[in-house]
Amino acid sequence: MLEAMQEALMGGRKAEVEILLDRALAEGLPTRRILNEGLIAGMEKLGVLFKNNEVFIPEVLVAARAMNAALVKLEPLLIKEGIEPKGCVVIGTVKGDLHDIGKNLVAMMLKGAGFKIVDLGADVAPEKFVEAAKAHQANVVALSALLTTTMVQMKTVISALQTAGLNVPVIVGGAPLTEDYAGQIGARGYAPDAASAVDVVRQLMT
Ligand code: B1M
Repeated sequence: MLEAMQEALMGGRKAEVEILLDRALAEGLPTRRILNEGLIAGMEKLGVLFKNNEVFIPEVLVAARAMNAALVKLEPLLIKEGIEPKGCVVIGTVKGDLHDIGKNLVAMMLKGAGFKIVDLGADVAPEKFVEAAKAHQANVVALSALLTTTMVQMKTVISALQTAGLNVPVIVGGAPLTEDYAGQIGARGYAPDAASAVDVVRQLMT
């Protein structure tokens, strides 16, 4: 049944995922197994296909929507069973930049991989990242920028976090970014796409 759930999730068939989820719960499958071997495993498989250009943004978006619907159903059970998220990621698009599609994809993939996500949206001022990183005791701060004019804001956020005494690792990404640029501004991680961002965040957590 969990394999069928993976398949339905990868196909973005939200209603089918929800039916299979209800059935799995009714049959008494442990919530942790449903989450890890059904939902997260499906998103991971899709992430690999996405990275290899075998599926594209629309497929990932519909799968992410199905995943989010399933997570909404599972959330109360997970909280009741005390299953801790794998860590907290504060994410946003930097100040002056309204592009949020790529950032949303990264957030969804991370959520699918079991991280708690605090999504600050787009056009986020550096002090908002600092406040949220403090308030949520973030394990990673994730910054997205799509404009050459706004990617410079990433350095400002990293400096603001340092000035506030927060030694939280920062991952950056977005179309104009390069690994070199990420290194120059002191980001500890860079990912060219949403699926790789999950791998990089996992590395930064260890
Ligand atoms: Co804008 N825009 N835009 N735009 N826009 C670009 C980025 C542009 C390249 C178009 C072009 O000229 N060819 C250009 C930037 C040029 C530059 O700076 N070099 C541009 C411009 C100039 C502008 C305006 C200035 C236009 C104007 O008003 N004159 C203006 C700026 C507004 C602002 O932000 N202040 C503007 C506005 C807009 C819209 C509002 C209309 C709309 C955004 C809607 C929205 O996001 N809600 C928009 C769009 C849609 C685009 C294009 C067409 C598509 C962007 C997109 O969503 N791609 C874009 C052209 C293009 O990229 N082909 C363009 C799909 C998305 C999934 O990819 O965001 O790259 P992307 O995310 C990828 C990776 O980059 C990575 O993973 C994602 C998925 O794998 N990634 C991360 C992203 N964030 C990451 C974070 C990570 C890791 C990976 O870790 C934290």
